[in-house]
This record gives sequence, C-alpha cells and structure tokens, in this order.
Amino acid sequence: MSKPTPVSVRPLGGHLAGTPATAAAPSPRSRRSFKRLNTVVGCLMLGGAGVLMSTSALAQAPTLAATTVLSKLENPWDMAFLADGTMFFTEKCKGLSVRQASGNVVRLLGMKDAQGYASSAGDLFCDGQAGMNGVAVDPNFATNRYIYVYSTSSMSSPATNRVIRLVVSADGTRVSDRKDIVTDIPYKTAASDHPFGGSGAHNGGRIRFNPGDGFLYVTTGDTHNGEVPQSPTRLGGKVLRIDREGAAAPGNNAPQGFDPRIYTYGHRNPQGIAFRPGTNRPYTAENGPWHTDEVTALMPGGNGGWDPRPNRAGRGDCPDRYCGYSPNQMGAMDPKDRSAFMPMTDMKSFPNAMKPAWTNEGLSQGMSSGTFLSGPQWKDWNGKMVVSYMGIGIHGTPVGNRLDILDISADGLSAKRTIVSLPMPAGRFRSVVQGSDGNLYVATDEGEIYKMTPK
Ligand SMILES: [Ca+2]
Repeated sequence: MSKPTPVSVRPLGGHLAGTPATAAAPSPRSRRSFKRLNTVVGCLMLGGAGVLMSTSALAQAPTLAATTVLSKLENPWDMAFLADGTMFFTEKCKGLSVRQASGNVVRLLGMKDAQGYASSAGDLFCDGQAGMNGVAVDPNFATNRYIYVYSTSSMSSPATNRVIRLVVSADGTRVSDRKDIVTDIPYKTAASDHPFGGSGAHNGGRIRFNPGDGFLYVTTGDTHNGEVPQSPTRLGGKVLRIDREGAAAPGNNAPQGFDPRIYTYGHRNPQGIAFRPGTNRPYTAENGPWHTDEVTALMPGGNGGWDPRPNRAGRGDCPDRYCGYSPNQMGAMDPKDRSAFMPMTDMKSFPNAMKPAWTNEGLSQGMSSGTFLSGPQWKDWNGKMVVSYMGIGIHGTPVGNRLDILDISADGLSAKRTIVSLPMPAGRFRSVVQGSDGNLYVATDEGEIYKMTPK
C-alpha cells in the first residue's frame, strides 16, 4: 500500500455534488426565500410576547411532490451527482450508467452478460444482494474525472467485493483506466442454513466521500459469517476509510492489530452512510435481524457491537457457526426477546460499543440507506436525516416500505422520528441521495428513480 495521501476537498459550491456540503448550496430563489423568512422572523421578534409562537409556527415540514426520473431499471442501487445535474447510477446486475443533464442515458460499464454498454467487465457479476452496489464521484472530479463503484468480482478466488476507480471521458460517454483500489472485501460465496441464506447475502456496499475530510467511506456486510464483524483483519462488517488510491486514511484509530483501513467494526449489514452537515460526523444506517434497525453516529476505531459468533455471551452453537438469528432463527418471536438474546449492539460484551441514535423502535423493516437533507427548501427538515426502508415484514412486523425523517440529538445518541407522507407509491426503497439541485432522489428495487421536491 502506498503512503496515505490526504484528499483535498473543493469548497462549498465546488464541482462535487450529492454530498451535504455542496448539495446545501441554495438556489438564488431559495436564498431569497430564506432572506425573506429571516426578515419576517426579525420583524416578529420585535413584536413581543406573541412573537415566539409565531416564530415556531413559521417552522414547518415541507410538502413533497414527486416525479419519475427513470423507470423500468433493474434494481437501481445507488446514484451520484455532478453539479450540472448529471446523475451516475448503478443497476445491481447490469452495471454503471449515466443520465446526462439533457436526460439522455448512456450505459458506461456493463457487468458479465450485460448488453449495450460502451465497455464491459466480465469479472463483475451479481448474486443475491451482491452485485454492483454503491457509486461515488471524486471530490476533485472536475480535474481528475474519477468515479468509484463497489462491485462483486470473480477476479480473485474466492470472489470478493471490490472498490473500483474509473476515469470518465471528457464527453461523459465512456469510462476507462480501471484501478481496483480495494480488492479484499468478503462476499458470501455459498448458501448457508439461515433465513434469506443464499449466497451474496449481507453485502454492504455504500461508498461516500466525506465532504469534511475528503476520504472515501465504504460500508461492508457480515456475509452471514460469525467471525467476520469482530475480525481485526477481515474487511466484512466494517466501515473502511481510505484515500483515492485505496490506502488507509490517517486517524482511523482502529485497535492494535487491525487492518489500518478499518474505521469502525462490529457492523451487521450497513447499506447507508451519510455525513451530518456542520460536523461531518459519519452516521451509518443498517438493517437488523428481525429486530432493531440501527442508525449509529460513528467514532474513529469504534465497535458497533455486533458479534454473531457461537459460544459467546451465553449463546451456544448456531447453524453454520452464525448466531445472527438466534435463538429461534426460523420461527416467530417477540423482537425484544430476540434482541435480548442476540443484540445488534452488545453493551454487555462491549461496554464501549457505539450506541445507536435510532433503533426503529426495536423493529427491523429492512433499513437500507440514509442521507442528511440540506438547504432551506427543506424547512423543518433542513439538517435532518432521511432513512429508507425496503420494508421486510415478518412474524408480525408490519412491512413498512417508507422513508423516515430523523431529528438526531447533537450528541448522536437519540432521535425523534417523523414518517414521510409519500407523494409516490411505496416501494422497496433502496437508496436516498440529495441531488445537486437540492431535491431528494429515491431508488426502488422495483426499478424507479424518483425525484422528491419540497415546497
Ligand atoms: Ca450496533
């Protein structure tokens, strides 16, 4: 590995979009509205006792409208934006495409057996939850034209997940100069005796640059392997923090003996990572084992407290040495009892584990991704986190395909939830990304990418 080189980040309003910092740049119109609002609040403040009530009455949730940006896609998984509205997107079994600002779609990099792409990579394949997952644009895209995807690859044996860097051509219609900057993220190669136990399970896969430090954060899944989440060397069940060459970022602070690329460990299957405006502290969103979806504020070197190894914390052996669904993995049971037996954050075994900010009231409904909304157009939701759910209903848990707004405390240890009133049909919401236009883009497993506009 080469020496870590810090990545510089363009200031607010730079070329990179789709991150809280740049997405926050208000349009001239919203800037005017914000100024007007401040003026109104200022006038009210002068008015005396009734003023405080009026001020709080001004704060409100936005009304949402939705339009369909793309439809009939195959499992769209993630999106990343340039400042001009260009949207890169992945489809899990097909590959990487771009929707140009004109609305024209160009297929850039096809996976094994995908047709109609400008280039192809026969080693990239999909299997269950695995395939081409996250996509991110380099903070310095304007000068280096780098884009990154997370994909399962057969280039190593056994197959792994890789973080792949590509160069986008000047006209935006081709990618080239592939460099695999991470090659050793575990992938579940064979089925096991567990619910949803097929190969490819718990594959993680979100990749995001932090606008604060300029490093790339990579979420990885536990692959239904009991040893992986607490393993110091295996990269599953982790958040990695790396530079654009794939080298460990400085300050990851993982415990002695850990792979230096590891930023946090002890995760189950985080598919979401987002950075809070103001502090740029990373927050993960991950789905739980029939209980306890979690949003967690990360600390460098922190342990998420997920440890599904057998013969730990009072548990005995478990099928295929993975206790993640214990003690009654195929049957119904109260989520609270299951959580007590096999917690998502085991504070008894790991007293210093990172406590979640939000647990979905103890339920698992397939929490997938999350992002922070930014900009005055979001009114009361400005600065709050939106999380998406795929809506897995099982053993009496309601299906719950939905989006939640989380008002997270400053210390990251508690949150209040508002359920979003959807302006479009509910679906298996896979990905939420704020576009460079300030609107929220939402991908569903059913094949749509919607644009949600606040009013
Ligand atoms: Ca946890």
